[in-house]
This record gives sequence, C-alpha cells and structure tokens, in this order.
Amino acid sequence: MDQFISAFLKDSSEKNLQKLSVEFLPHYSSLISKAGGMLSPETLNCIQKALQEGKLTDMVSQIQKALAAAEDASLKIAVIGESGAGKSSFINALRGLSHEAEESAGVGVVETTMHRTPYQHPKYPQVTFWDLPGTGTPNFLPDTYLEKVGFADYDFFIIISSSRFSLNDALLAQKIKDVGKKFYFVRTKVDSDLYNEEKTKPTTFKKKRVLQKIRDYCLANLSDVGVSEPRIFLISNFDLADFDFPKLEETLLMELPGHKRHTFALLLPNISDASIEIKRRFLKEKIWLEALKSAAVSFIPLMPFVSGFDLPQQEQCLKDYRNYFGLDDESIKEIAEKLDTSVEDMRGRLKCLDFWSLVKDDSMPAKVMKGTESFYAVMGGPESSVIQGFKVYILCLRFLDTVADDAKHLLKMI
Ligand SMILES: Nc1nc2c(ncn2[C@@H]2O[C@H](COP(=O)(O)OP(=O)(O)O)[C@@H](O)[C@H]2O)c(=O)[nH]1
Ligand SMILES: [Mg+2]
Repeated sequence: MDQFISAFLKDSSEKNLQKLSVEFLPHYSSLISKAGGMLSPETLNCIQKALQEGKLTDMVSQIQKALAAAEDASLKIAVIGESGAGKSSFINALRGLSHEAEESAGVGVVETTMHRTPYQHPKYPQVTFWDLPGTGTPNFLPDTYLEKVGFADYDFFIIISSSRFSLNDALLAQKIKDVGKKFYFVRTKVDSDLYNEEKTKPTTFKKKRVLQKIRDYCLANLSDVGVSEPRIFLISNFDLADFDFPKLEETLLMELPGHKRHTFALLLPNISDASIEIKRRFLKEKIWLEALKSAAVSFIPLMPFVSGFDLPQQEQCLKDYRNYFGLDDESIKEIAEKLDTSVEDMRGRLKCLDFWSLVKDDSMPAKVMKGTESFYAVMGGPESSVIQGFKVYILCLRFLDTVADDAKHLLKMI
C-alpha cells in the first residue's frame, strides 16, 4: 500500500494535511520516471496548496481535471524530409506496424507531391503522424511551407535525413523555432552506414568511431547552414532499440506538456526494459492519482464515492494493460508464431494471460486491511466504499506489474 495514501487516510486533520503538503512533491517525484509525469507544475502547486489549506474539494477537482486532460490529450507529430529519407519507415515503426501491414505508410514510394498525409496510430486514434513530403522538390518554398501545411496543428516536428541535412531543412528549422514550436533532427539509416564502413574497412572498423563521425558531420553540416547547437538523433528504422532512438523518446517525453506525456508514453514500442518501465510508471501514476482522489473524496461529506469495479470491469482493466504493452490476444498469437510455439505454451510462460489467478489472490484482503486499518475502524466494515476503493487500487497495480513484468520477460525471449 502506498505510504502517502495510507498516511492520508489515517488522519485528515489540518495538521496532518499540512505535513502531507510538504511530503507531496517528493513522494510524487519518487513515483514518476525521470522524463516527468503527467501533472504540470501548476497542477502540482495547486494540489500542494489545497493540501496545505485543507481544501480537499479543490484537490479532488485538480486531480480530476488532470486525469481528464491526459485522457483527452491528442498528439500530432509532423515528420518532414526529402523523398527516400525514411519518413514512412519512421512513421510505421512508431505506429508499431511492419511495412507489409495493410495500414502502413508505403515505403520506398517516390514522392512527387507536396500533399501531407495523416497516419493514425492503430491503437491510439488520438495520435496522428503527418507525413510532410516535398522539402526536396524544386518548387519547395520555405517561406510559405509551414503556413501551407498548417504548422499550428502539430505538437512537434521531426526533421529527417538519411545523408546530409539541406539548407531547406535548416530554413525550416529556423521557421519552426520562430513560430514557437519544437523540432528534432533525426539522421536515419545509420545501420547501413555501419554496414558499408565495415565492408570497406574491415580491419580498422570501429562502430563507436563511425557513429561519432556521422554525428560530427551532421553537426558541422547543420552549423554550415546556420543552425546553432542542433539536437541530432542517429537512428535505424529497422532497429529502434539501438543507437539514439531511446534518447529521442526520452527527450520528446520530457519536452511535451504533462497532459500529453501520458499519451506519448503509451505508444512507446516495447524496445527495452527502460521503455517498458517508463510506460509502467505513467500507468502507475494514473492509478495512484485515482486512489488519492478516492481517498480525498471519502473525507468530503456528501461527495458521491464511485468505486464500482465489478468482474467485467476488472477483466477490461487487465485487457487494457495487455493492450498497452502489446500483449493482447492478437499480438500473443503473432508472437507465438514468431517464436515457433503455441498460444498454449505462451499461457504457461506469461502470468498476465491468467485473469482468474490474478483476481483470486489470497493475500489481497490482508493487503487492503494493512493499508486502511485505521480507517476501517472508523468508517465501517469491508463493504465501506473506502475499502472497496482500495481493492481497486491493489488489483490495478497487480495487473499492471504483472503485465509489465511479462512484457520484459517476453522481450528477453524474443
Ligand atoms: N538501412 C535502412 N534503410 C532504411 C531506413 N529507413 C528507411 N530505409 C529504406 O529507405 C527507403 C526509403 O524509405 P521511406 O520510408 O520510403 O522514405 P520516405 O520517402 O522518406 O518516406 C526504403 O527502401 C526503406 O526501406 C533505415 O533506418 N535503415
Ligand atoms: Mg514516404
């Protein structure tokens, strides 16, 4: 049971709330990943102030607002670059689609138009990638390009190149900066640079040195065309776990506004333990905020307390987590095929596929009691809304941890 919430439930006196207002920020920081959480600094301040002044209704409304904002947050990501740079491949990789998938962006298609194309994320319809071609065509005009593609729509811009960045890229970057948006340079195909170098210089080849050379070259090239201190990420669309892609993910997360981070974190591909962990932290933060809200609500007279979490809802909750981590039924089938094994065999290896053993855990009542014992005495028996609320909290956490651990286990297997 979470210490902060237990301490909160134990004693809702003004004095204790003031003490908790001091502990709130450090505790929150310990829950979230170093890329940040979903509460903005303003919201954090408001919650802290509400605790300090004992205004629990304010605290509940702040948490509710933040949760709703994260739920509704849409994300529009612009991907700019010349034909052949790897835009479509990058977009497919982030949508978790193979190039052969029906909904994937056509790869290797020579672009002749300036038309932008939206690609929705298959799992998260609120996320759209926009393929913005045309920067390499003769009729490209940096002055009017951003207006034409509706720059205000996008959350950030990824400027992609597979060789050197062009003057057009630099002009665009400057314009994007002028309109107050963020941009990131991504140099694709470093896998093939490495391959070529190794083939041509097998005796002197050093991976690290080649990568450094590409980085220095991009930096010099961009500073030549007038971009000072650009941030460049070297990636391979064929192998996101390698090179700078994890760093790109973390940077994007960190620089997005809090309420959008949650959406972005969910779409991170399971490429490493670190990315699985980031996702787990965001989902855990959400569970924690829901629980803190419930705890506060229980102290507010006449505030309706909704803690319904019946069996179908529990099943849905586990399903949602499995979906977030790519362990839904369809993915499991695909993974089993890839590993040349059966779905039955996967059932033996992954705990999250057995809903019943997760809900029928005997340690559950003891855990609920432990977290709420002082409250229990005052507020009544096991049917009290608070106790029910804490069952939800513990069960959600158990589902989440099981699914995240399974995702890590699977990553090792693959
Ligand atoms: N080796 C390698 N090839 C890539 C990479 N990204 C894209 N490609 C290939 O480069 C070609 C052009 O890619 P595409 O995504 O269609 O580029 P777009 O024209 O910018 O959309 C295709 O043959 C891709 O398979 C990469 O990171 N590494
Ligand atoms: Mg394309």
